[in-house]
Amino acid sequence: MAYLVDMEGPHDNRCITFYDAGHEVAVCGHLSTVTDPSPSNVAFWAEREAVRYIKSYPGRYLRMQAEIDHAQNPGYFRHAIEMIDSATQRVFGGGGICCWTRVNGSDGGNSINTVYPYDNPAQYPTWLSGRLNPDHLGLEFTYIREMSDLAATTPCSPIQCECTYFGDVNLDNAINPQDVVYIVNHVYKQIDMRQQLPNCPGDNGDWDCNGTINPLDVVRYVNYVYKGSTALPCDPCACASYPVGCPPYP
Ligand SMILES: [Ca+2]
Ligand SMILES: [Ca+2]
Repeated sequence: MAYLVDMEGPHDNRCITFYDAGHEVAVCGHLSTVTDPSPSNVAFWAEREAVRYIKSYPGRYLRMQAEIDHAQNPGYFRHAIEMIDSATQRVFGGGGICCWTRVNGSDGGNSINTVYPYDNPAQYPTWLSGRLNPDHLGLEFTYIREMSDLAATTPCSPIQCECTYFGDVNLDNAINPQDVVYIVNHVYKQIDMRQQLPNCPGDNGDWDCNGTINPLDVVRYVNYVYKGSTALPCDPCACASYPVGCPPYP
């Protein structure tokens, strides 16, 4: 797929169920993971969240976003920002492997390959004024043509996937006690000191490549460092659809 034009798409379970909008509804029988944090509900959503899949999409990604979303509350931008940040390459501060990203078309003036801190609205990109409908009817066709022309004239050269030392979260070229501390802090203390591999789409520390860093990953770190386990972390480069498409971890 050469390019993707995303018109204000909902990106995760909180957005899809309207939890963030304050009027949560069950979708396909499932509420948000905030309301229902059961493992089965978390697993259900892990397979259905665009913000995860976009991390392994290597093409061009354009996010259309107006200041008043078509479905969410006015001024809601978490979906747009997390999608663009997840799509953009790590070398630009993001979490993905897209060869090109931007919020809105060239008429918006936003820079390509740029990420935006969610907690700093002063640095947000320029949104389209008003609503997509009725203020910008048909603008998506302009953007599709723009992306089609870009794809026809500019080669897309995504980064080479390079995940050597995946699992080494402090990047000292070994999986050792310090990594265990970092993962324990991340999972149980909400302290994230991890470093990311610059050309790897994997979220460093996700030992089994299942898209989340959780107590099971802690166990694997502990077993490897202290219990003689030789089971190494997964290789996100070997999983065509990281983070949720890897084969079952042994
Ligand atoms: Ca280490
Ligand atoms: Ca994991």
